Amino acid sequence: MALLAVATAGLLTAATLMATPARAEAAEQIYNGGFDEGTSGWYSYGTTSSGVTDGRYCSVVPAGLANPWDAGVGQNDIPLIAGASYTFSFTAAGDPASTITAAVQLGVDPYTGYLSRSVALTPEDQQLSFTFTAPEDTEQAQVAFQLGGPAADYTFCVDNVSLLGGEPAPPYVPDTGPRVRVNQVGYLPDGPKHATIVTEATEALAWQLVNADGVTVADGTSAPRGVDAASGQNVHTVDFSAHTRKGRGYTLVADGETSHPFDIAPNVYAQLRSDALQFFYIQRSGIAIDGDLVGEEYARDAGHAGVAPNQGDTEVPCQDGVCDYQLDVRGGWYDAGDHGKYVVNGGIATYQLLSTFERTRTAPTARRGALADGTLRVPERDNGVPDILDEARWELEFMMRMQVPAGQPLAGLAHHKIHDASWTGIPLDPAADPQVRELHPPSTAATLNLAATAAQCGRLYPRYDRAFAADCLASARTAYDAAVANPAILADPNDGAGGGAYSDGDVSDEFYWAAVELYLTTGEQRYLDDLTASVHHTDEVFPATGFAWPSTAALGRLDLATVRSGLPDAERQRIRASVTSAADAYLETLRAEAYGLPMPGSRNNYFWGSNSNIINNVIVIATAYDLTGDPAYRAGALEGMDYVFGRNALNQSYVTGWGEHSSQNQHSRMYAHQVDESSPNPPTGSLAGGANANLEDPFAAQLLAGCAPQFCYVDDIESYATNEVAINWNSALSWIASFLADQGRTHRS
Ligand code: 9MR
Repeated sequence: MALLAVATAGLLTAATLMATPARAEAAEQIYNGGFDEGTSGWYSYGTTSSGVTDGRYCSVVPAGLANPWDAGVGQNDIPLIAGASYTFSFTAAGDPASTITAAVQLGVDPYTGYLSRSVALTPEDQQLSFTFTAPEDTEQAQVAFQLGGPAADYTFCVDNVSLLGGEPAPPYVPDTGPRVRVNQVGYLPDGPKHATIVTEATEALAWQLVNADGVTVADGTSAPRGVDAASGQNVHTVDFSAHTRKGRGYTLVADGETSHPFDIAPNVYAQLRSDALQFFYIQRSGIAIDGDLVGEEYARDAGHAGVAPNQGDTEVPCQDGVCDYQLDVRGGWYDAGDHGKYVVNGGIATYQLLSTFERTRTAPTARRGALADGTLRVPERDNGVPDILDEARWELEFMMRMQVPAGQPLAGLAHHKIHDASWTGIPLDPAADPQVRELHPPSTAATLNLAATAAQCGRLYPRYDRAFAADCLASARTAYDAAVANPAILADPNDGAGGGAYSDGDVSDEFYWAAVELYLTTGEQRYLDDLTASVHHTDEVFPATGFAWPSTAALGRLDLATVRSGLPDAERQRIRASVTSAADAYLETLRAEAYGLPMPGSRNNYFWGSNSNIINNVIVIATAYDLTGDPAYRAGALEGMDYVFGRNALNQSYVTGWGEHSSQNQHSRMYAHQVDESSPNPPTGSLAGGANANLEDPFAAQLLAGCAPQFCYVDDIESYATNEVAINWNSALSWIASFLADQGRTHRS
């Protein structure tokens, strides 16, 4: 289909050029109108099932819906130009014969109609074509096949969807602001202070550090660094670490450019610790979000609490043929911009929250009370339990509910995930989600995520709630035994309708991590034997591109290095040395990168969620500091975060509300302000996924094709592959934020 379209367009171009050289070629505004890329770019809602079959997009539509728009298929964010003529064409069938509405309209309130046609479909394909003139300029038109109304269930199929007209989009050039790139949040007085200049100059440039009164307080010359592989830019670096005086609103001036303003102060990160953690409460499922705690704009009804129109999450059936029981799997956090809940990703996120807390007990520079009760805005504050533990418990209880009950086949394993049967549109309040929710098959990976985190729970909660800690440990043991008995039940990589797959073909690292956590909690020989026998106990577990949800051996290794245990001294030293030598390698990368981050600048290294991988490498450097007190690691951990706060090719802070120019349109059904004014932006402290050279969403694919790795990001709600929020990303941010906040208080001046 795509090939044919291209060939036809080519012929037209030739003809047009010869006849009327002055006229621009009509542009195709629909992405994937031939469904060669599956359902990519298309939304559907209200249908019983939707998907691509034999190259056509087909939906089963339930009978008797009240309005045409109660079920639909379409595509959003189509630009239209006022006064330009468009031809909307497609091939469609309805079986049994049914009447639908084919529309082009504004995709957001007030849904202004540009074209609306009632179309009587038959079981035979019909080719249809309509022309209209766009009455206004918009970036947010949609084509919509409104399918509700017919009295009987029917199957709707469509292909060759085209909207031809307007002008081809001009090439996208991001606004990257001043060419002097700094950490827009700021620098600690006693910390490293580096910046990057984008310039054509090849010789050293003069720079000045200017205070808020316009006075130059330091100056020097830059170091030319040549062309940076991660950005494709010619760059220099500046080191102004020698300036240690506190102040607000500094700027760095070089090459005729003035950087965004930044502070030098011990407390630049003080508030980030709670901002990053606050994200989790606002993501909670199964509880009303209290506006008095987090602001009215985030107040909402409890999502998926067993109240219509929700079909979950209190009595959730399995997918067809998977099980014949129902589970109450209420609670937990929504994973990201979707309403799915995935045990695998819940695992690493919960681990990082618990580790953030545990670090306050093990790290010399940690302020013990920083995460005490009353430090977060959660409903459980002032209950005598540290709020971060209340927050992690919300997910732990959910993960334990995902465990297959005793007496059922595969008892003790955890179901991999629960989510909607089909993808829903944006925005959508969780409480208004009408989709069927389904349990997906148990997996060994999910079970080991449960075992590891429930084991952490078993050692961190006893002093606050002995019974809960005991429940956790029992659940962890049962899960671990079930995983040992079923070591290779892998989640299906193609199970991606209505939710992410989170599949993982190698669970040996999850086995290691779970054995480590169970050993650290119980001290039992059995778990020590298992972890010692694992290849991961002696292998390199810190990849150059960072640990993440599918690669969890590092989580076990970090805890073995930091948490007190009965490991023999020599063994503990070996483990700790593996952390510091990984940190050394990350520092080497950081020094080689002109933007000062611990991620080698190759195209392959900037992938989905890259910001969390980068932060996870910073966490390893920070842990090396916790273990050794060597200031080079402290400096590396501080500099390593400059990238996230704006010292990068796009001059973009990736944390909402932090820095002069920060991400604010992350992909989310709950924080959808970009497409619905009544919906909020993501809360302050939300980390965006970050640069992703694989461009796996249609919006980014179209807009950013050919981008250099650090340019493969756009702060647009449509770009889920570069700009989503996710619990495993904010958990990495939370860990490092707590570390950074602690570093501020060690400053004496
Ligand atoms: O973070 C996940 C990333 O590593 C994968 O490459 C990607 C595609 O499978 O999925 C990401 O996770 C998404 C999940 O599948 C569904 N919820 C949103 C998650 C963040 O984008």
